[in-house]
Amino acid sequence: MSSASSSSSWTSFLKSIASYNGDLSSLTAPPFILSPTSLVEYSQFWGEHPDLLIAPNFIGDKNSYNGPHADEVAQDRIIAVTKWFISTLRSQYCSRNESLGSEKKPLNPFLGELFVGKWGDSTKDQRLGETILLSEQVSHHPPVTGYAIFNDKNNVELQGYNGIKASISTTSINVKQYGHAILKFKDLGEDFLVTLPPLHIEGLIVASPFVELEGKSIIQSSSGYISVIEFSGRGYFSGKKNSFKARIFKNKAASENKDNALFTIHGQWSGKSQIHPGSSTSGKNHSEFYDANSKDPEHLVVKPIAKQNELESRKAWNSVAQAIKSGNYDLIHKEKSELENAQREMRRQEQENNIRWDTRFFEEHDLEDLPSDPSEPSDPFIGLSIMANLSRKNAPSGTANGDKEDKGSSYLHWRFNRENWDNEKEITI
Ligand code: HCR
Repeated sequence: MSSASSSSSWTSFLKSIASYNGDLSSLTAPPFILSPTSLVEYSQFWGEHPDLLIAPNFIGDKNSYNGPHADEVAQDRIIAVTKWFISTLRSQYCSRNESLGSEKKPLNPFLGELFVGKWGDSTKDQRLGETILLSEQVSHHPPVTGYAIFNDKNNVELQGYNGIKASISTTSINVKQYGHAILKFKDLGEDFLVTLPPLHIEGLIVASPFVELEGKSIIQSSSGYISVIEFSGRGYFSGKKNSFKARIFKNKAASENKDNALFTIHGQWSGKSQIHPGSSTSGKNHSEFYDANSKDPEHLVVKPIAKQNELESRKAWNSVAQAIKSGNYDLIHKEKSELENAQREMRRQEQENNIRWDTRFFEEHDLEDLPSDPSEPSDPFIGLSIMANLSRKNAPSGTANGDKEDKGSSYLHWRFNRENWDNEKEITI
């Protein structure tokens, strides 16, 4: 047993987990498990392979939908979007283990907290152009982060939001994700809906937490093609950690029978994967799909703290982050309380004056009904969720219509307001 796992602070952390009240941020974790990074930063993990994010834009063109190769082009695009999605997972779910030795408890973002930056173009022919990230904490209780990643040169936009709900079992923390992402290729006229998988955190007893993905993610294209990605941990599909199997189908109806898969991709999302034609993964007719270790993630370029606005994450949390790095528990507590008390006071004053905090780049849309005026552009989530038979309620991401989780009466989803960014005067990249 490691000294960390036998330490009294870890034992009391495990005890506080046992009396968990539904709010992960309220758990008092020992300094060695605290991350100096706020959860609002995690949106950057969607964009750390800008080449793969933009790649589908270079497959065919707008007219390909009706051309002789329509099927081939649509298939190639959903395979390319699946590859990009798989490429995001290592940064999303393994990067703390790789750089800090284990999963860490991120800082709980305050309402209105921002994290912005850009990726340059690392291609020789400069065909990618600049890609921008805007991430904003749109709700504190429960925590919800909205994000938009856009590349104007190629007219590509990824936007989404996510929140989590956690429950505790004897040996793990089980997390359901709420929200989804929408990837738009505006020049092609093709959109993709991406749902977020559940996960659990293991390794708590030995003070070495790590994330395992479970369940599935769905990528639904407006072309009809659908990619169903199933996750499993050590021992289920292949005996290896971070395993997945993705099946590409012509449409949702075809996906009801796994034998209809046009392609089957399998392997480790944190390592290598192969793609096979058809529904079987045996046979020699396969090729490498993706190797997560073949290319380092491209890190977001963020302004120096001195040039950041008070609402920007690294500036706001700087003294807490320094305290965490120094491992001084009293200092962490002092610096964190200062920030959190100031936030509480702001909320109290807002309530007293009957005002509501205005989110900056994102707004909530009610997506229960189709637009009443047919000439009004409908939110892509409406059509794509109908195609994939997914609930539009505020249920866990990827909940199917009629599923036991498909309950509740709210249909509110966070959406990016591009105009607000275009008119922004104070926040710069
Ligand atoms: C569950 C988690 C916070 C949420 C993190 C999310 C789901 C956030 C959105 C990203 O797009 C993907 C993502 C990746 C992270 O792996 C996931 C975090 C893992 C741990 C953290 C818990 C709140 C920390 C609990 C404390 C543990 C380490 C003891």
